[in-house]
Amino acid sequence: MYWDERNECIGPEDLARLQFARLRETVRRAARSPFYRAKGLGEIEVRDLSDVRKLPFTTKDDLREAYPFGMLSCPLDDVVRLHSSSGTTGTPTVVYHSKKDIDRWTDLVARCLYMIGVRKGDVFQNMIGYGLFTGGLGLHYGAERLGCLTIPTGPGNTKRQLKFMKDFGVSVIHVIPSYALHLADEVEKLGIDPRREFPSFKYALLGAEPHTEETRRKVEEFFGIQAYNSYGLSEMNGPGVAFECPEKNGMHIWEDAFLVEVVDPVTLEPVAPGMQGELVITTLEREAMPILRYRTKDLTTLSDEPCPCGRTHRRISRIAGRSDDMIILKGVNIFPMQIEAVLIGIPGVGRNYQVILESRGHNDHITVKVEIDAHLSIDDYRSLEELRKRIVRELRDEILVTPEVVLTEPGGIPVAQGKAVRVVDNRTT
Ligand code: DLL
Repeated sequence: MYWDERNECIGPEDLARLQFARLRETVRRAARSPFYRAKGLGEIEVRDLSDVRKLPFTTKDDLREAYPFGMLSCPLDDVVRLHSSSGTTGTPTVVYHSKKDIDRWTDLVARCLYMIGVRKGDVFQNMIGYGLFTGGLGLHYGAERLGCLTIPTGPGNTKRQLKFMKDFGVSVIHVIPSYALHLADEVEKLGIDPRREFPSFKYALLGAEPHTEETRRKVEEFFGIQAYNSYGLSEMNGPGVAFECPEKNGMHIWEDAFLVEVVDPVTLEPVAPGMQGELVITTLEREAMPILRYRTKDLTTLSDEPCPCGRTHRRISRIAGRSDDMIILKGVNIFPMQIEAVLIGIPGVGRNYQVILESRGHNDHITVKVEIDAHLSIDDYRSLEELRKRIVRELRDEILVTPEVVLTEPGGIPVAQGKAVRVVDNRTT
């Protein structure tokens, strides 16, 4: 069901009851998998919700070790699909889904879309990768469930994306934020007025990648649309874990499907309410592959302030970074999002950037490559030099290390097909 008032606006006692029943069932199911059986799960009794803390954490490395079948909690012939996590090399991680798992995932995605106003009659262009990556198929089925005309363009081929948007009167796009900025670059290069060219365009769903509030605003202002933050991870299905409502003040995390904790990434103890920590999630409905206390590595805060939209599920804040994404440079901790937040506030800076780390002698060196805005003349040496110096100054004030800043023409930094590669670490130690 995609507008599920009974569950989306559930009271706290009813939610706790529901979560407890689902947690017990999840633990019972998980104990059937070789991986959790070996962790002694069969012996742990869950008597109330707080007993979640008796359960073992699960990490990406655990999933790798359990490859290919160690986490399976049902007969293999009940599995209808598997997805595999993006990015890293070496042994992949896989997640299995039963028919019911896929159906429930689809409901959750449809719930997110409905929440922001997407309806039957909307035309939905899905510019995110299909295949093993969950962003493509996950949103695809959710949009179809609502009855949208769903166009599976996948990423890349920007000219065709723009042509389809215009020719089919696309009203909603799903896109990785760095690609949304690239799309804007292309529109600008073609000298098109986006508001005239795409009059039906209303919403962009930005997900799969960390991005700042300013990036959202740039996308909204450029296209004259509303953009919403969408959070998810393959281990928890993919997209459809947490999503902004029209209030755009944090993402409702669907607590009827996921049990949420926020812990200190070092001590693994719960943080004080409202404090930043690592998001830890337990699946509550998964049949084929329940996962207990998954350490997402994503840093966020959890808010239980009532939301004017009426939904009672708590909200997570925009992801501040990943605990394993942090750059340690000359002893200083830096998150790539700090760099993005500085760059995006400086007029004359374009839409793409990359951070390169190297060892020079015994020292770490940081170079920030920055595309300049298409309106700047690349022949105007003095203005460019002033811009470069300003970027150095503002970055130094934020990250406390002086970076080398290299300006490049718009389009000078390659655009990834999937998630942007923001940091290239070539350091030798
Ligand atoms: O990125 C699933 C997804 C697809 C989500 C499409 C939203 C839209 P993975 O490839 O497993 O799955 O990567 C998950 O990406 O742990 C975060 O670090 C990061 N991430 C995902 N969404 C956001 C977001 C998909 N909105 C990892 N903001 C997660 C910040 C995000 N980071």
